[in-house]
Amino acid sequence: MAYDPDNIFARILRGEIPCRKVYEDRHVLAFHDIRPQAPTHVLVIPKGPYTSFADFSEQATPEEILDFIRAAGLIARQAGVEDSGYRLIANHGPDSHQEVPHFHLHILGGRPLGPMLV
Ligand code: DGP
Repeated sequence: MAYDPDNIFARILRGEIPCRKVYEDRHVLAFHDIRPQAPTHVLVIPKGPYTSFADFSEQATPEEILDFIRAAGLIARQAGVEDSGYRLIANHGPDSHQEVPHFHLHILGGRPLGPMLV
């Protein structure tokens, strides 16, 4: 799917919409979800224009992918959920209810999350 440069996360990256930033490096931005579903609910996004996980995995450079994965682990640890546990989720497409068409990871934790929902 073609990347929509006016999606909400693209606008956050351009500074047009504010966010509660928790982490930033040359390839990655992370911020609190506006509708948190757990005490810790952080969104981790690559700065590049990738709609889906497949686009990201195919089109991003090895450095972008490495920075993204390392950032997600670091952010979870810094959020204090490393010991209690957390869940990583990436939605893609209508069946997953993906709302924002810019690839992102949800980091969810800070309470017992129950069994994985489908
Ligand atoms: P998904 O369904 O996987 O595409 O999740 C998108 C998430 O993005 C959803 O949990 C709500 C969050 N969200 C939507 N708009 C905004 C926004 O303007 N700011 C922030 N911080 N989060 C947003």
